[in-house]
Amino acid sequence: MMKNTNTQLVIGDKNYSSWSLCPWLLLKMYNIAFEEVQIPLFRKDTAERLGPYSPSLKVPVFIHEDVTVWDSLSICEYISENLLNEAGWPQNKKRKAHARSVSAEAHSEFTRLKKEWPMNCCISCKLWPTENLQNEIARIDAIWSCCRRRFGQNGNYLFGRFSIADCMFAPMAICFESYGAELCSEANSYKQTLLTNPFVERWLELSKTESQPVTLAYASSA
Ligand SMILES: N[C@@H](CCC(=O)N[C@@H](CS)C(=O)NCC(=O)O)C(=O)O
Repeated sequence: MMKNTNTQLVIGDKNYSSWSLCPWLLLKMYNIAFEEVQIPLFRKDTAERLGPYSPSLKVPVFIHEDVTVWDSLSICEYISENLLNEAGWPQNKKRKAHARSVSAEAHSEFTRLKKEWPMNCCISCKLWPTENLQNEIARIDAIWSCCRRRFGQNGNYLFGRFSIADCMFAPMAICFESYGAELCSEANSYKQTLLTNPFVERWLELSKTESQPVTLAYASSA
């Protein structure tokens, strides 16, 4: 694939940056050429290096021609609207509304999960969830199994074929695998679909080649 310098995705460490994975996966799944700019997080110079790219000093950021978009879900929306002729969402109005709702929920909720079980692609350790975290896991389990049952007939993803909703839940599948979440069988097989997606596999593989920041403790906020 040709390098495309008019289209850049700025991401953090693949190991920790759960939000970076969402638009990265969408671009890869739709074979959109882009230049990947990686800025390691939790370093002394992280903010300084993010400054020229990111108004929020966070990743991901997407730069397309003269447009800068930040925040994972709005980047996915932008890509779908401008580069995919809306193919990032299911076409059917009812499915699309549902896909947007669960994606927004993945983006704005689940604060215990992000805090207690932060994404770290390189670890595998069984942790018992607190009661609050268990409630969030149960909600994600319900979203996954309900979408699969209602909308998943034409493929293995939440709405059958791959959509932005799958991008937003991919980091959670990695966390569930790392910390050993217990899921119902439908949710578990959807988790496996995400984990065996070739680009998620590639992300996990690449995360293992990255150097680690000095203080891992900061990683819990990514
Ligand atoms: N709501 C934002 C969250 C972005 C975010 O928190 N990014 C983390 C990495 S995953 C970050 O840039 N952290 C760097 C920092 O806070 O210094 C999104 O969805 O993109």
